[in-house]
Amino acid sequence: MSTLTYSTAGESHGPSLVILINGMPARVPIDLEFVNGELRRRQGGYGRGGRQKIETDAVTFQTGVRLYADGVRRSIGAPIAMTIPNKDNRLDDPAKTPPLAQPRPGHADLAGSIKWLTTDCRETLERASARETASRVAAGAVARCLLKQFGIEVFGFVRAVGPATASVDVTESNWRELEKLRDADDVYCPDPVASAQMRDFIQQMKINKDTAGGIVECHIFGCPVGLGSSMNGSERLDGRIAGAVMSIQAFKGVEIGIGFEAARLPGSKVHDEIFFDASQTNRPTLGYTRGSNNAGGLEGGMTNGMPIVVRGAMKPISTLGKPLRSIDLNTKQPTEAGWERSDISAISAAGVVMENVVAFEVANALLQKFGGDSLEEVKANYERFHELARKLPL
Ligand code: EPS
Repeated sequence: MSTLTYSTAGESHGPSLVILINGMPARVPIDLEFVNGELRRRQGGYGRGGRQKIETDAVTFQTGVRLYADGVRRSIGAPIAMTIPNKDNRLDDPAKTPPLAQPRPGHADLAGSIKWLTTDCRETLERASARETASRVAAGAVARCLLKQFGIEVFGFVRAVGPATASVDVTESNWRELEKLRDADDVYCPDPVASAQMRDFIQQMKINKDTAGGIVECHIFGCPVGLGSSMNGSERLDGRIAGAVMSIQAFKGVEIGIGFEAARLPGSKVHDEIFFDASQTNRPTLGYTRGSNNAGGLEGGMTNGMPIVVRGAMKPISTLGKPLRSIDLNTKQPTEAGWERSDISAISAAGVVMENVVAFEVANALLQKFGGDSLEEVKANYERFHELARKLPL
């Protein structure tokens, strides 16, 4: 079974971030501009801190991708290694990275310092920092280059910040319009009225020397039926997606479809009725249309052909301008939490990160079902499966 995996390395203020992807088939067109565009989107958003003015994130493919004579970069079937340089590279200078012994409530500082038996929170925070999400976006964006070959597209946005919630219904027919609105908006919210309220809230948090979190949402269109599996818990795609989303720095909640709301409703109001429309057998559902999509495209841990819908909840950034109470790890006396340059809100960036980590899980599931050593082989497997599924009953 083909498996697509990635791992990351690199400290927030070290020389560079490093990403290693294994399992990408040969000859997948890899769009460098798209990957770097995603990195640029991750750096943006209203309420970001000073770091993003320093960095211009862009990947260098070190291995596994070749530029061909037709001007297209393609994977060559080998491990793909990428680097993203840190301009704010100062870990080699102790004067610029003084020890930090006042753990910030909410950050990895306290648990990490005890875990690694140190009183310098910097040793944990360098890797725990959300700077690492640049690596995850790069990995996800490369995975999306594969997904695009199968007509699978991802759209994410900021759903809620503070008291404001975007009132938009995302559908297969309107998401490209919403994407334009999102891209024109510095909070990355496609509802201008809600976006203005979100901006006001973030601005107020800045004035209060406080921080903001929020809710981000993403939709994945074009997934074929049957990605993931109900045979084992570890193969369930909803579990993998939820795990990937929860692993994003500062995320505290994840929902698929109507999520927690389903728990409060009767079954008759939750489950998506099944119909068949012979004119739609070329669509991802293979003609098995649904009355609604409360399941968010996943039933029994498998895609059902409807769009995957995922929401993630990000807590407010834990570095506060007006610090909360903490202790000094060396003296154990009460003190204020430490302060490092940080963001007031990184919710817009979090949406970009969520889109890309979810995409990576979908790409892995796609290869696990249709895997092969080359794009052509994967496409042939994909087509053959669809031919058989359309013939049912066999
Ligand atoms: C981030 C870079 C970091 C932080 C932020 C995310 O840069 P620096 O520490 O140099 O300012 O701004 O990380 C956190 C909010 C955090 O709590 O770790 C980035 O590139 O996204």
